[in-house]
Amino acid sequence: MSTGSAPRVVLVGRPNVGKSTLFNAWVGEKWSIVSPRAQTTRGATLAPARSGERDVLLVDTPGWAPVRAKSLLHRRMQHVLGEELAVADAVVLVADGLRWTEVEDELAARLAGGSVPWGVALARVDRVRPRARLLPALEACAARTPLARFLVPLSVLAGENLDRLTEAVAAVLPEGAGRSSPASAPLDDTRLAGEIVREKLFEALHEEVPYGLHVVPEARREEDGKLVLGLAILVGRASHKAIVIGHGGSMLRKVGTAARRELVRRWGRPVHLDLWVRVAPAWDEDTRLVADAVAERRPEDPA
Ligand SMILES: Nc1nc2c(ncn2[C@@H]2O[C@H](COP(=O)(O)OP(=O)(O)O)[C@@H](O)[C@H]2O)c(=O)[nH]1
Ligand SMILES: [Mg+2]
Repeated sequence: MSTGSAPRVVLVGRPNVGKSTLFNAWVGEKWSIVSPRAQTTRGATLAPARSGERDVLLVDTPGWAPVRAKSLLHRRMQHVLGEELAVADAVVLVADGLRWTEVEDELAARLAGGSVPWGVALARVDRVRPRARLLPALEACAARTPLARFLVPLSVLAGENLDRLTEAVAAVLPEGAGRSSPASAPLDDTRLAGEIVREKLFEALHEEVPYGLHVVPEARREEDGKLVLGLAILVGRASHKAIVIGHGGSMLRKVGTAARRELVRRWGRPVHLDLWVRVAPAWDEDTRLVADAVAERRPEDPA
């Protein structure tokens, strides 16, 4: 499928409302990592998908929050949204079914002021209980977004309404090709492995440690039919290095095993991960590393 000029459908929303989960389900493959923590997604991830009868390029973005950015990483993450909106052909504002906040109001106002068609996906509605609360929530949302072209209650985990959402998006897409897209970096197998390792670290670690992490792919080789990937885990502080390694290396082993299992299942071939932890104070102020962390990523199938 050629998606070079397919229209871009951009998912936006507050952190932790289910954007990446929706992205993966819609694309049909996990390209964007998911965690119960905010700020897991750092740069835009793109993948070809179907919207009704149309081929589209679906775009996952980092969660948006109007907070003062503390580091270069955060400032750049906040820019990603504007950059993606500037080249969007349609936008889905993903909001949580349980809670509409002033952040959704701000995003809706921004979309209403633009010229790109947009609508709302009220996500994770399986958590709305009792179910009778859903209708008032939808009505309240509709009242706050009069310019939205669609409003779809959605539960990806319960398998509810994903088709309805993709059809609703297809109905508002402009005819013809999409806008020209900015250059994107490939999400190759080593980088995907890095993202999966980061996901497992986000799951396993507590408090502020995961937010200060970055995973850098450093080596890739084939050895007796095995794919050997070397990844450096950067941490901001020496105390975090000890936590990531764990007692006798237990944490690093646990994370490495979980990541390796997922990659073996995905690629159907033996994988070995070499993980090491490096203290890199202020990596989140380093221009090159930050540019890499927020770069737009487009999947590339492993060889
Ligand atoms: N109950 C429920 N949880 C969901 C659903 N979609 C996502 N989640 C969970 O919500 C959390 C945040 O999801 P994620 O996709 O990473 O959100 P993002 O930060 O907006 O990209 C994760 O723990 C997901 O498993 C859903 O349809 N139902
Ligand atoms: Mg995400």
